[in-house]
Amino acid sequence: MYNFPKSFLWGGATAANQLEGAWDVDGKQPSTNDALPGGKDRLKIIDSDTFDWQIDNSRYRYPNHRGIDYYHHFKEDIQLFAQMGFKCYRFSIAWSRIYPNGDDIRPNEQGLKFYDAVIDECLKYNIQPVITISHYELPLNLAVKYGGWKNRQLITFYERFAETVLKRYGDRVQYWMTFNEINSAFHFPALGQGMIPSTGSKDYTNVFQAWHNQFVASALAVKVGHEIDPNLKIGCMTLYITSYAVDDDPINQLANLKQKQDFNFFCTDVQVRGHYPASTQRIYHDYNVDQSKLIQTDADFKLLAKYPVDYIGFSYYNSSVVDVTHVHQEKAQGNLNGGVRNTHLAESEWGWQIDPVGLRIALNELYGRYEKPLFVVENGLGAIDKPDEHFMIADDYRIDFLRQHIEAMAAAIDDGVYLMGYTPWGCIDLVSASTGEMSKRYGFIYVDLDDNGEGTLKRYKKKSFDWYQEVIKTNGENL
Ligand code: BGP
Repeated sequence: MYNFPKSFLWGGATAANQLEGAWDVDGKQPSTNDALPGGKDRLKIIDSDTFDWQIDNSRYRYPNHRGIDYYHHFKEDIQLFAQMGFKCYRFSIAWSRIYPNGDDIRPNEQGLKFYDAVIDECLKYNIQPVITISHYELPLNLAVKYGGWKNRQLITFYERFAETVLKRYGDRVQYWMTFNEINSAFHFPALGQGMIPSTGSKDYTNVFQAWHNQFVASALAVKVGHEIDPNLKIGCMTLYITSYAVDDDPINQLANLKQKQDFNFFCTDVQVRGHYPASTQRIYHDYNVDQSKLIQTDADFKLLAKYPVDYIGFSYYNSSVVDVTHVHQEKAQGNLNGGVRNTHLAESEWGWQIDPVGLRIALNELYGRYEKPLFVVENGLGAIDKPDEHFMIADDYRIDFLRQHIEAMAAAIDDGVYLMGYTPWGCIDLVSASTGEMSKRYGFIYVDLDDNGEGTLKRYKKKSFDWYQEVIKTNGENL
C-alpha cells in the first residue's frame, strides 16, 4: 500500500526544441538549439571555443530540425498521453515562436496560437499543462547579438516573453517553471544560458553573472504570474544529482559537501530562499569569479527576496561519487556530473549510474532543506529500443527502472516528503539533449525515426505504455 495522494500529478515531460520540429515555420526564427549539431561531437562542441552558432542545414540537419514533427502531430500524441491516463503534461514553449528574435516588441500571433491549441488539446482530456517557460534554448539572435544571459538586457526580453505567455495561458495553466535545469550551466553554459565560451575554459564570472540575471528574471516571472492570478504556481527547475563521498576520508567528505553546495543547492537556494547562500563567497573564490565585474543591484536583491518560487521542480537521472583522493580510477558518465564509478550500482548504456535510492535521498535532502512542495519533473532511462517486425518493443528494462524510482518516491512520501507529482522524461521518444540523436530513447511511445532523419514518423505503443497506464489507474499501487 503506497501513500500517493489522490491529487498526485502523474504525467510525462518533453521540451519544445527536442520534439516540435518545424523550426522555421509560422514565423519562428532559429533558437540556440536549432544551431547545435547532432551526433557524437555535440557536447564536445558546446564545451569548446570552436562552437559557432551559424545555421547550416547540411551540418545541423535532421533530426534536430525535424524533432518528431510534433508540431504537426500533437493532437495524436496528446491523445496517446490521455490514453495512458496522464493527469498532467509538462512541455516547454519555444521562445523563438513567440518572440522570434527575442528582442521583438510584439509577439508572433501564430506562435501563440500553436500553444493555445496544445493547451486546449490537453484540457480536452483533463490533462493539466505544466509549462517550462525556457527549456535549454533562447532565440539565436539573443545569443549572437547580445551574448546570451550574461547580458542584463536579457532580463527585459525574458520578462516580456514570460508576461506574454503567463497572461495568455494563465487562465488555463496553473503550473509553471521558469528555467530548465538552471544549474546545468556549471558544465554547459551554452545550453541554458546561450553563451559561447570565448576561451578554451569557462569564464565563471560570465556564468555567475548570467545566473544572477536569470534569478532576477525568474523572480519577475513569479511577480507577474502572481499578479495575474495568485493561484498560479511558479517553480524553479534544477538538475539534482545525489552525490556520495567515495569513502570516509574527511577530504572526500568535504569535497562532496562542496559539490552539493555548488551544484545541487546554489541556484535553488537563491530561487527558493530568496537570497544567496552563506557559501557564496567560497563558491566565487573556488570558481575564480571576478566579483568586481558582477553587476548585482539592491533592487535585484529586493526582488529575489520578495518573489521566491512556489515549488521545486527537479530532474533526477543518476547519482555520482566524489573522489578527490583518487581511490577509484574508473570514471563514470552521467547527466553532466559523472564522478567515478559506484561499485554498488548498475549503469545505463550511456554509463549513467542507476540509483533509485539516490532519488529517495534527493527528495529528503531537498525537502529537509527547503520544506517546499517538490515535483519530480524528469526521470527515466535512455536506452536503445529494438522493435520487432510488428514494431512491438518489450522495454522491460525501462519498466524496471521506473518501477524502482516510483517505489523510491513512495518511500520518500512515507519519510514525510511533500511530493506533488511525477513526469518521467521523454514520455514520447524525442531527440536527445546530449547526443542530438533519436537512438537514445526514453518514451512509452516509439517514434519511427532514425538518427539520419529517416522513418515514417509513425507512433507505436511500447510495453511500458500499458504498464504506466496501470500505474496511473491504480495511483501507483500496481507497479
Ligand atoms: C535533461 C534535460 C532534458 C533531457 C534529459 C535527458 O538534462 O532537461 O532536456 O534531454 O536530460 O538527457 P539526454 O537526452 O541527453 O539523455
